[in-house]
Amino acid sequence: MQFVRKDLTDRQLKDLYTSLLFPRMIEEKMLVLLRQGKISKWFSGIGQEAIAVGVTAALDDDEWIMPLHRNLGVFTTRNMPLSQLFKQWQGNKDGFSKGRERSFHFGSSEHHICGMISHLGPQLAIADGIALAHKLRQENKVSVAFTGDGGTSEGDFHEALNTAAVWDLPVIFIIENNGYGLSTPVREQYRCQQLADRANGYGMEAVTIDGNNILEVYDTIRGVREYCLKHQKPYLVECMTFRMRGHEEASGVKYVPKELFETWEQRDPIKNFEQWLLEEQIVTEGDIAEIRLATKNHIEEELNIGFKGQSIIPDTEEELRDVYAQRTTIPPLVIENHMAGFQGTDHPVSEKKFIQAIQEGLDQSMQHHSNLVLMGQDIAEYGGAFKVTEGFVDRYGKDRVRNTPLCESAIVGAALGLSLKGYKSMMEMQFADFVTAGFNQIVNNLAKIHYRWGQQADVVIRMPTGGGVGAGPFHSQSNEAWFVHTPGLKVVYPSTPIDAKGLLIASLNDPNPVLFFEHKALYRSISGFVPDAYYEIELGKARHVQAGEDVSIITYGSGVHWAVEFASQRSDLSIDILDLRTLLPLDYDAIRASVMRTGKVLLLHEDTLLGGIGGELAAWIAEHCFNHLDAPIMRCASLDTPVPFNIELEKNFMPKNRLAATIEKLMRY
Ligand SMILES: Cc1ncc(C[n+]2csc(CCOP(=O)(O)OP(=O)(O)O)c2C)c(N)n1
Repeated sequence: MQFVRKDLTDRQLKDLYTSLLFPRMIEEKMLVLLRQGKISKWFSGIGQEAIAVGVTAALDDDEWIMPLHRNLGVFTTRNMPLSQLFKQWQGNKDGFSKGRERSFHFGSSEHHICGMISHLGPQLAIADGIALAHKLRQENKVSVAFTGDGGTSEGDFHEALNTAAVWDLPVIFIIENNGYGLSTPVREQYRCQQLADRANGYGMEAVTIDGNNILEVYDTIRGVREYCLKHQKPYLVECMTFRMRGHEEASGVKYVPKELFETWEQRDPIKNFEQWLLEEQIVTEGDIAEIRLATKNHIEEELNIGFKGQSIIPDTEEELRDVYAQRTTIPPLVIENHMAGFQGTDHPVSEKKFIQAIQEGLDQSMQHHSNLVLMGQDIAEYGGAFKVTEGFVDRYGKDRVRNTPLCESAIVGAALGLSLKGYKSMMEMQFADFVTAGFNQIVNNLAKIHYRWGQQADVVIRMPTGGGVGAGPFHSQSNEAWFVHTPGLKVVYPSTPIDAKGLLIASLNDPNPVLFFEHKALYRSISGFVPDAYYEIELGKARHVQAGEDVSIITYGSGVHWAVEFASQRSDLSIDILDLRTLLPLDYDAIRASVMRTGKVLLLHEDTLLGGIGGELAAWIAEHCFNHLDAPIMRCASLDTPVPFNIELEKNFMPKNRLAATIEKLMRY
């Protein structure tokens, strides 16, 4: 192993050695504790420390890192107190995640580290978002994301690198190529010679280096960092290394040929560096002994504190509260919009189509929040598939109104990265159906991050949704129920122009991830008076559309219009209509009030029946309003089939044509 010191002083070389030794000695101690049954298993980084330590040492302390499961060296080199790290591993209250997350699956904004979720890949695009924020603010910083060789086979790898290249983002992507995935050798993982070869396809520079040589890692990253800053471009660094222990402690290494261990033992990053430091007389044997003793003592002291971690006494209220970030900003004008029309403003109003109301809400939000960035496919010059953002790029520029490559997952990830840097973002799904391609980022990253380690995900995802226009199974779906089942998200679904504008503004002012459903068929078919002012409709509050005594129709989206139309044709029935407006959180008070007014409930939605929100509402009403019911709760929803293309088939699929019959059945009780 060739060590080249370049201009590093003896002091710096000694410091690097100390930093390199620290994670190794922690793990050696943990192996003892594991055998004593005092701690649970983890993912070992033994043999790979030079990468995590060298990379972190080469960065400024306030440059964000997205590390993985073997990167203890990132956490130690960022000087996170070992005692608190230990408490984290033990699941104590005073770790970094209140006992809610395991080993390295947490972040700390104080240390500029955004820890991984278990899924490999999504961490890469978060680095894109952070780099975008640097670029927009003209901060001279890079962001860094790690991946293993196995993780490079995930689509997220491709999406994140391609987006960084296309957007000229100063991101350093680090591959730790340790020869194996869990047990899968690299020959079963990819067919290129080196993983760095892939960079060429992205139009990006790359280099393959010896990941066991701390000076090579450190010097490469210093140089790459300068390149990324100067040229405002990403860079791929492939670090060749080897995993000296099992995938996780206790999982064994039977599948690895013995000779490989012998070869790589000779290439141990610490032994080799230590040897060189001695040969070059940069340190003496005495210095080494001193550093080792000091490190050992430090570890013992910190573990003593760590073992006294606060154990957890579950507090359900706190658990539920921490799922969402609390809003700290004061709402602007809040409008109450119920049966009698809206109140709370003397401001002028204008008649607007549903789509115009959304445009106006978005436009005013862009004026209100200089840190709001819009992202989506074809949303800039083209104005978006439905023209919602038409003209925005002229008013706000390409920095803030961004066409994206075709990569839903990377853009949701980038949105989270922006949020880490204090930005707000709105991402337009071209069609709600395509959210499947970004699903993981939404339900696992955005939704869970606040509960996991208190970081907000200030992101709104607009979802043009629904059918009725003969667009077939993949441009017509109602998929809101997927998200209602995910704690940490908010799900908003307006049915009128005034609500659409006010709810969109409220969603953009909310610090949590919001899925904002816009029914495509309403865009140009529904009009109404909308205040010109910048106002909010409160999230989580249903709208009482009309009062009735015979039967309640509880619904949202296009269901509201079907219900109103039906009621207008049935003067013989007194129908109470409730528009839920927000599906997560639900307005249980309004639901209860409606049930109490009529005693008979019909739940109506365009989504398919089985597993739809109607089932959840029926369960809640049965549990909480049983005494007020005069009949079984009924549901009217789409057929349990994909959405068919043929317009007659689609009409048959939709619940609208079954509404009258279902009401008849209900009224017969
Ligand atoms: C999306 C996803 N699929 C599968 C897994 C299970 N898994 C955890 S680690 C691992 C191997 C990862 O290999 P690599 O990326 O080379 O990293 P290494 O563990 O070798 O550092 C697998 C398959 C996962 N965590 N995420």
